[in-house]
Amino acid sequence: MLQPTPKANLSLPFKSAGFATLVDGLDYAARGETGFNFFSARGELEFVLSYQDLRRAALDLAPRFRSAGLERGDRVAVIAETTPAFLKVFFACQYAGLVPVPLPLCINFGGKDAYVARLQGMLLSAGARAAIGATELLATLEEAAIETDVRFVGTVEALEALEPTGQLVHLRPEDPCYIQYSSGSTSFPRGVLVTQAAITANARAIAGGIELRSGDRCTSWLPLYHDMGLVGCCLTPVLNQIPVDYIATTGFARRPLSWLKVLSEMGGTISFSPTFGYELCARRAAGSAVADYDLSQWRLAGIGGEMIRPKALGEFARTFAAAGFDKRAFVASYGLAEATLAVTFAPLHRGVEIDLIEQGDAFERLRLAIPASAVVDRGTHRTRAFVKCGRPMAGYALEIRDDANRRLPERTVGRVCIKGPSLMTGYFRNVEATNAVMVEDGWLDTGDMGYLVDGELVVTGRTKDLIILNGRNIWPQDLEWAIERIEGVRVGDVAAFSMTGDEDKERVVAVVQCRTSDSEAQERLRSDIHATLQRVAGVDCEVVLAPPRSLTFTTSGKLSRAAAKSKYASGAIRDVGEAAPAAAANQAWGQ
Ligand code: 1ZZ
Repeated sequence: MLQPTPKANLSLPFKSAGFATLVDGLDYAARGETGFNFFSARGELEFVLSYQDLRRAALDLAPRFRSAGLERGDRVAVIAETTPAFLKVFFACQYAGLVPVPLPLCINFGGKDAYVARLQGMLLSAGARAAIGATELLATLEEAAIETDVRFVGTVEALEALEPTGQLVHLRPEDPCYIQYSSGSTSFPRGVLVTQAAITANARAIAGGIELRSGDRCTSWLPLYHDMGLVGCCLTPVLNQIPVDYIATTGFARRPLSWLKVLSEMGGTISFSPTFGYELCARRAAGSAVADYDLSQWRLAGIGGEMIRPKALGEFARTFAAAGFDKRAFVASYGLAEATLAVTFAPLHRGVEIDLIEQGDAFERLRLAIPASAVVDRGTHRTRAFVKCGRPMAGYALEIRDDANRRLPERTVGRVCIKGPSLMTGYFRNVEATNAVMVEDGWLDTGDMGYLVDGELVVTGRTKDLIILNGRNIWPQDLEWAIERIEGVRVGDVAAFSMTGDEDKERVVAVVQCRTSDSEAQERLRSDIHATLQRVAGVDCEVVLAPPRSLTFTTSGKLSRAAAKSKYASGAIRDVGEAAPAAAANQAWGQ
């Protein structure tokens, strides 16, 4: 019978620091017995890949890339399914001196065309020379590879059948490790180039931040094409010899409770998810036998990747208390691909700590986060609950700055800027995008807004236009361009943005300037827009058909999504189907 890898190595001492490269880390981990275990959507063990077997397979594969025409430094795109095959390719690239580029799976995209366009954008941006995926994805990969530099499209098995004609390469800390494409739109993908030094530094800091130790066991359903899944639940475990139990993201989507089943049965101690993962489990648990799970070993239930919603987490904690879940296990964290992954962790064993502030003029206009407790007359004041995400990890610095780049005092909202040993040196072959985020002296503007309280980061929103739905990054441009292609809609007619509703949960709004007054034509357009966004991005959105000239452009001709959003929020932009009060209607028509 298939046996999962053990919780800890018998004789190999736990080692977190001192690895100059990922290969150094795998070489060390392979001297023990721990490794990766892959579970089905029903939570049954399907494959085991110990770090020893992973190293052996990667070393076997590495010299064969040469026969596929690949040379040192070439980019190898590979669809990042949660399978042993993906991991073998990723690590084989490290031994061969190639740069893997994890590609997303289709699940996040509405239709095939949108997926092909997405893949093609990444292949072009990375200048990939090979594209690897499972048999059933080859036709899609072939299509995406047309008019790119890709010379080899195939499966891992096809690679394994090639002659081992190449040499192994010993990488240095400054050499690339992989390219992360979780940020950026279809037409302008932005690949974060992660070096060997960056990955080893971030994994070391994470280990310190969460007090990783021998006996820890990670459980993950997070996709391996996203930094939280790849760095947090794959590369950091390898660099710390920690075993991981995987459920594929598709399996989690079908049966969210398999996450908790596997964690419970394997004695998982560490697992991370955006808030929505916890929310989904609490919802699905209704009616199921919660006490059948044993979550008492779960010492660190990490949250991050999107605005943290404390109510939903409270619901999870209440639901699973009967399974031994301790709400003090919740650890809020903040990070981004541009920093490789993690930047802050809230103190361990504290649980979710809220900063309740007054949401009036002070916050909205003066950008001051005044504690609600300081307000005497609570009756007339609206409050807002934000989650404290902790201090930067050892070796990292975080400052809140104003638009002139001056450091702001505590409790003042501004741009979140960071510095540390794992910041990217830049987006791959994209100087303009790189210059836009690198501030000076090695500081990076994260594009997030927030304030500090007792040195802890509180994230309040974003200056960047990114939309995050259930932890998934969506670029508004992708939605806008798709809508602009609908008949009757012109370029510049659309602004897409996210609005936050109950407890900071995001929803997508598309404001579309509409030129017809015929109500039937308006309804047709509305349903075309819904269908288009489903097809290209798999998202539901709120469509607002606005009169022409509702949208604002900057002096350089760029659409201002922030202006569209605030006009919509204030009621200055209303749907043509709604009877707008005269004043608002006038404003909306730009008069
Ligand atoms: P990405 C052992 N965001 O999402 C496992 N955190 O990167 C360790 N918004 O580049 C795992 N509140 O896709 C450690 N707390 O998006 C995991 O996401 C640490 O807008 C969390 O700019 C890492 C998340 C990585 C991630 C980055 C954007 C950010 C921000 C948003 C991330 C957030 C948060 C609010 C938070």
